[in-house]
Amino acid sequence: MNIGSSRPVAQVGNDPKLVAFSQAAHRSGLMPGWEFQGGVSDAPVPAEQAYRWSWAEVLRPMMVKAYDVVDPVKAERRNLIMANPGLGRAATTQTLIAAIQGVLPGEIAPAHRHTAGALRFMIEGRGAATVVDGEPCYMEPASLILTPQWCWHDHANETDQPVIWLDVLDVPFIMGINQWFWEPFPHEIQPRSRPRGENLTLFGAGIVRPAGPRVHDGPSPLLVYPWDRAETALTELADLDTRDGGVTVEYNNPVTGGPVLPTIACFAHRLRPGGLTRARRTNSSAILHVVRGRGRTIVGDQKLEWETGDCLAIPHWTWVQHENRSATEPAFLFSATDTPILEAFGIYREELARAGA
Ligand code: 1HN
Repeated sequence: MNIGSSRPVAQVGNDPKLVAFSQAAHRSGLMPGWEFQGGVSDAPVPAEQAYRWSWAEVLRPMMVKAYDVVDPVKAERRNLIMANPGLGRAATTQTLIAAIQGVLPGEIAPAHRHTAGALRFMIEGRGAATVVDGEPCYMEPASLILTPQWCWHDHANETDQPVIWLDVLDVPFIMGINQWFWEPFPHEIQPRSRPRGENLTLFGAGIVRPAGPRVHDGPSPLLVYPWDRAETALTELADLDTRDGGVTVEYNNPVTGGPVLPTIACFAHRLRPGGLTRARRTNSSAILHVVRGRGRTIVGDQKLEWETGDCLAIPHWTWVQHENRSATEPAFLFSATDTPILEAFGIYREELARAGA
């Protein structure tokens, strides 16, 4: 790493003896370390771009078109991945995929499991179910549903309306470490072996939990996070904490108090009417979804305007501010980030601009 500018690193020059040595090293299956040092920047330069996918103009109309042309049983999923123009692969940020997925009345997206961890955030329709390891989790408006790593999951719509939701998965991270395992459920239908809503009754009470052993090494036992509880928490917090243009809560694993998935953390944000948040920069990347409201997000030197239903890619290591453009109504955002991956390895960074900056 370069400390200040006074000590340039990897300035070894083009001495012919050094060039000859380098060539010999490469022929021997070796790479001189100073060539690596000379080729990397001192801080990450994100390849992903700040980008907005409009709900009204892109996501919803394209999903409606996909209703006719895609059968979710043949295709496994009727989903549209938000492909970041800076990445050129199935990725929305460096580590995360966002997609929208739709299931029509009477359809079922078949059960499978994978090493990629996933979550769903409901956008349109209500009452369809994601069945996670045998438990039907009902998809109510703006609820968050977890399908943790290697859990069986299918999506079944027994209502009379289409349902559309946002998927977030850690697929680019899993592909980056070449650990993609995938398995279809061995039978046509995953048995509904647990009562609907069981996880929320047992682990969603907030101030108490079922008595018993405290150690829990598996995934979060809570799989469904209803929106009304998050919104109530945000509204109460906003009265208490008025330091910034908005307030944020983290969805948590109630057993550990930690993130909802080992690789993905989820947050809900409330922006005050007219509120502008303090500039913040972190080395985690994020998917942002507008639950309700209209505003804009300033990302580096770009301004992304948004309204209800839109999804945004927020690159890592870039300064970000959110602004609510309504002077009378609060705005609500949902975000999913790869923060737990960075924290697990002790490399998470975060900077806040000085107040007023
Ligand atoms: C997947 O398995 C689902 O299970 C959704 O619903 C989106 C995007 C990429 C790869 C796998 C699902 C996905 C996905």
